[in-house]
Amino acid sequence: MRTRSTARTVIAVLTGVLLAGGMVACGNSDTGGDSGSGGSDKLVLGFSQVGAESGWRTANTTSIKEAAGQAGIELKFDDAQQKQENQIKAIRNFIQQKVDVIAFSPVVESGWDTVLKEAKDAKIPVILTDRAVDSADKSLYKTFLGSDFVKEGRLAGEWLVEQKKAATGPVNIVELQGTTGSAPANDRKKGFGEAIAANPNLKIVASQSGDFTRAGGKQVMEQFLKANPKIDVLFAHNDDMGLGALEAITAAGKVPGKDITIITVDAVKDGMQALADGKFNFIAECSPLLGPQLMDLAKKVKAGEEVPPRIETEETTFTQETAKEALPNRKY
Ligand code: GYE
Repeated sequence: MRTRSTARTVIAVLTGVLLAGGMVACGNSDTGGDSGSGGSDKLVLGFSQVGAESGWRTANTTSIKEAAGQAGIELKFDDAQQKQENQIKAIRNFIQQKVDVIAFSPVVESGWDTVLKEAKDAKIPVILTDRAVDSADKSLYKTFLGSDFVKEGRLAGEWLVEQKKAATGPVNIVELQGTTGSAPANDRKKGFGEAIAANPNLKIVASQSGDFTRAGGKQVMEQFLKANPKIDVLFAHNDDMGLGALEAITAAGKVPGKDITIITVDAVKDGMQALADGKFNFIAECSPLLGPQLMDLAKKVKAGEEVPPRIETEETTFTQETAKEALPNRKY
């Protein structure tokens, strides 16, 4: 309950931010509409976003752009279209432009050390948002702001264990993984796998990446359905892949949420609607509303203040019943 009310507070705050801001400027545009502050002493934040692959990502981008406007921060925003090489290029551009702070959401976990060292040598502090890197050298970034993805997977798995505790035979699970090599895909898989190990009847019979997109979820689910005559459960690493899978399941003549139990992660509006409609069965929430905290952290690291090395987002879980209650107030 406590977590839930915290999540509501965050949502309420964002709503306020959204309502307050017709004047928000975003992207690379100079925020010239702002009164007063001469451009030169404005904090400049370079942000490299993963892409626009999901409803979660869109809400995350909105949160960051809105919060930058509210905080009087000049945002240089780059969309990497889910490609690591584009992110590395964007970070190098930010270094060249001598931005004050660099933040990014790393598409995959590995391969960042070189570019992060370049930022460090240029004395530009780096903040990780949403996704982690696997660099051993923790001095390469100031902090990591985002969710505990292992926990999200575990909560999804624990719910399933409880649902299927009376099962006497095998329960066949298919898993739609997020982007290969990404922190949320690695961690959600891990947390879910650990939780369902509590019941040997629960078996993952197929597991493949749908790249966090609806199209990917649909296509991979079609293959799963062709190859596996008995699928009892789908665990999708995000709502969008689950939503794509709904089409494949219906086309195969099965009833989503009944013939196949569907568990997802995120709790974006479309996912919550599917849950309230009885097509999904359970969602582990992952909050995309990182903008205000990110702006706060950017100001602190620019000022040379110490910040905690890890800041976790507060989240909850939803069933069909609680989704119905929460849906009218869901803003993203
Ligand atoms: O769950 C998914 C998105 O990194 C937490 O990326 C994020 C994930 C989110 O595409 O929908």
